[in-house]
Amino acid sequence: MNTVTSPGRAPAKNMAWVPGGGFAMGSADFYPEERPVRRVEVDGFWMDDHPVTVAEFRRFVRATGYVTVAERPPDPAQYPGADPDLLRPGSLVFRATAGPVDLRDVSQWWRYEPGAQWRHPQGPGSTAGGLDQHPVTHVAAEDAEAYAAWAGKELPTEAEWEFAARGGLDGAVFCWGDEFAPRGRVMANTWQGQFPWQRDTPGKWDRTTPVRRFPANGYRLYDMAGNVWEWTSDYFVTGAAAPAGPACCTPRNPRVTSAEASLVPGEPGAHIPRRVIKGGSHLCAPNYCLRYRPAARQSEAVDTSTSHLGFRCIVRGAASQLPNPTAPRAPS
Ligand SMILES: [Ca+2]
Ligand SMILES: [Cu+2]
Repeated sequence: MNTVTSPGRAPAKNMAWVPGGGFAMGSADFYPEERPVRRVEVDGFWMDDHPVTVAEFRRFVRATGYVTVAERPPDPAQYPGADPDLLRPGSLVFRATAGPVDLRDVSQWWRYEPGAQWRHPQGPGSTAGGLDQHPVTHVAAEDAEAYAAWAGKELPTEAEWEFAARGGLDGAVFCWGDEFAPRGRVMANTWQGQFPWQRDTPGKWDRTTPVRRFPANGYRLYDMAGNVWEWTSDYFVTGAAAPAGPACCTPRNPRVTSAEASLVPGEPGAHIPRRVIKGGSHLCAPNYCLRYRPAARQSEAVDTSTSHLGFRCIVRGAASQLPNPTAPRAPS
């Protein structure tokens, strides 16, 4: 597919080189928040070839004693009028419904579970045993950034993430081409069947899957589409508000650093900034949410964690060329 020449040795294990370049960011064919399609350039970088796993996250927590947002009691001042149950440490867990439901009401399948966190992804009675090679979940934006800093890495911008997900196939619908299941082959962990109650793959994969179970894209990156959504460093804005360079030039390495720009006045939680998440998850289904595509994007409040949201990190090109003896020891 692509002959990708990396600029030397990877800065850590299990990272793939994503060459820089120009590409058509966004899509005109699906949801309004993906528009308009615009020309963008990014510089090359190294990217984790899979989402950060439970085992990798455990190494970080053991080394640092880090406590995730989902494990901390929420500050009542931040959530005026909240149900007391929502003020116990916890996280959002997906529960399949017994039958078809009104797809506009997400509370039918999302439950705030006190005690849910990365070690107990299905709630306090569950464990992450057997999930070592699955993506870590129940991580808020600051948890992802704390991990990245420890590993000597960073979160990608939305443009970097999307460029990487495209794997060199500029303008294609999916990370692997234009066909959802080429020659019948399932290419990503997405919901097969009728969301949120019926699956065509019972027992095969109901939730997250071990990383690298599905084929890599053209840049040797796994699980970009599906499995878990992934945090980026960009705050969420749409079309008109998106950063545009001078009219003469293609934006290069665009990023959205203004938390204020992501606030939506008048909604509950309106004071909590929102980030862009990318890639879709195992809950994205044709009858509900066609977001297992590079251009797809969603907003997520920075303090939110769920059973279908994780992250991966990058190391930008120039930095990777420099020996950095003071960098913390990266997880393998
Ligand atoms: Ca993903
Ligand atoms: Cu979705």
